[in-house]
Amino acid sequence: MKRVSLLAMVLSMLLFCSQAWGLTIKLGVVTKPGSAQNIAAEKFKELIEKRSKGDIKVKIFHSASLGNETEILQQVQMNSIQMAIVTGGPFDTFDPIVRVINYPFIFKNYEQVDKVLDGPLGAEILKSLETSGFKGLCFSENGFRNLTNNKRPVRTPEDLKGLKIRVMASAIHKAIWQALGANPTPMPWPIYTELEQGVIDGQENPLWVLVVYKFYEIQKYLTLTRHVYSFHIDVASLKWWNTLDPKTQRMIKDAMYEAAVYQRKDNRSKNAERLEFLKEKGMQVVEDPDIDAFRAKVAKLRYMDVYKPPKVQALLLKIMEATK
Ligand code: EAX
Repeated sequence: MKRVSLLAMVLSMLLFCSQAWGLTIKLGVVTKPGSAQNIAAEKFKELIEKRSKGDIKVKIFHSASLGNETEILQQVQMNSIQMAIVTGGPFDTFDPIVRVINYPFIFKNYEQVDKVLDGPLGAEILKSLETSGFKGLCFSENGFRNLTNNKRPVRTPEDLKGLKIRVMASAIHKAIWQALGANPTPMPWPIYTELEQGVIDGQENPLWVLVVYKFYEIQKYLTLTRHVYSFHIDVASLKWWNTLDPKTQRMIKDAMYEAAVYQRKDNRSKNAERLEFLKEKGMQVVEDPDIDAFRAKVAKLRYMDVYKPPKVQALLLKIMEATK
């Protein structure tokens, strides 16, 4: 009897340990080393490998080696990779709820961003992702998006007329640039060649992208539009997540959140220096565009089809209230 219970104990201990022991997490990002997504991914890897004393390992797949962001998310859904750090834009086709964060000019500053994303409204978004097979862990960031183009300085929406602007594969981003009067072309990342060859006249992204991807070589004009706060969703495969014990889940969630907070701070601290660098490289910068005119053009967006689904509309109103 004694021997049987000892055996049972050893077996259950082995079972318990085996889950974390030898666990390798495959994590996908579409961008390259030095990018916002990679900085969050590398910090997460460092923290979790240290805290699990090497029991949990992270293998980062970067530079689109697993395909574009939509393809990365499909692999997470199927659990062929376990985690991903993906820009909010392409998430839109998996769950329209993410459109509420992509709403133009909704966040006035980082304080509002952190309050919403780290609070109950952010939690509501993360929870919603479970219906499409994701365990939403937290949000890291790309930053506020700014317009660049190769044709002319843009100060008002009128200057956008006829400009072919690449947007992410996202219904809301297309709707924004249509409302502003440009000619939006949805296209997955990366887009350097398309810009270089003039297939598109411009694009919009946070400042780090212009530096890391050397867009200053092929784009002349930058306008600080800050039209959308661009977040990353840090997700795990729900299928995989449900096989983990609560202790391992907690360890992963905490490490990813700490990595996200670290990365947001790092990103925000470098923007002034990036702007100087881009000017030195010859970009012509419009620092004070007519934001009121841009805002007026997108004011009706909240009544458009992209925001019609009831749960999207309800959360949008709550976020508008929280960012007043
Ligand atoms: O993070 O596709 C995009 O414009 C994203 O912002 C890009 O992946 C850089």
